[in-house]
Amino acid sequence: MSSSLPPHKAAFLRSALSGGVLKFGQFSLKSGRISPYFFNAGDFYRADLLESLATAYAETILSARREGLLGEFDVVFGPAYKGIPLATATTIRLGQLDPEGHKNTCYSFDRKEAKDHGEGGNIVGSPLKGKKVLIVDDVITAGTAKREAIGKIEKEGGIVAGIVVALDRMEKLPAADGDDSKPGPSAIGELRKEYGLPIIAILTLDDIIEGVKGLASDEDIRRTEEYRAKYKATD
Ligand code: OMP
Repeated sequence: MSSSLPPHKAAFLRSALSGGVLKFGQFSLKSGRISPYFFNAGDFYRADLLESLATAYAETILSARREGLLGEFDVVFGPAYKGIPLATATTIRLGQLDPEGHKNTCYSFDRKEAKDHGEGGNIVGSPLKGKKVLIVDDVITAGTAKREAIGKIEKEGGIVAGIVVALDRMEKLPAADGDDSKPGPSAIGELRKEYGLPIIAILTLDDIIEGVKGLASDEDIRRTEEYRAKYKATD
């Protein structure tokens, strides 16, 4: 790959393309926007892909810790469903890459529906009460899913330490009046302002456009650049 991306980003992008996790075409998003590309973290289901995914999250987290961008945390939380394998695989990899710092790090995830028998409750894995919790999730577009996860963790008595996602689509928030032609702030920027949390992405849309040169068709890259020009946030 002849891009200027740092090696860990380039390696992650290569496995996302080779595993069909990152696809080009025409996709309807949760926000209703029609996107020429889609990143489906649920497609990292093969052993080698899952390992590269876990490595990318763990290395991103460890380097954010070293750079002082992220504070300490006790629990890695993956919102159901797609966040569940992300959190478990990332927790294992953190323990392998940094046993001193992370052999006691735990994972946790929520149930979509509360269980009223057996152990009961809304949370599987480590209890969250009084714990510093790092949210690990797939993609951030408008930030709706992250707001829900923050609410669930706080309801359980956890303290959210930050959010790490595989992809920041860098999109402006959908306009209240539906007019997407006006400039607007980013989902990540608004979440940072609202909650004062560190939010870190392994890849951004800019990284994808830079990194897929020579690996995707000129037409796919052109359509993705057009989409970026239309929906990219101002911050
Ligand atoms: P927000 O909650 O609006 O930030 O949207 C994030 C969610 O959109 C993700 O958790 C996915 O369910 C989904 N999504 C993707 O998985 N990949 C994409 O490339 C785009 C989306 C999306 O619908 O925006």
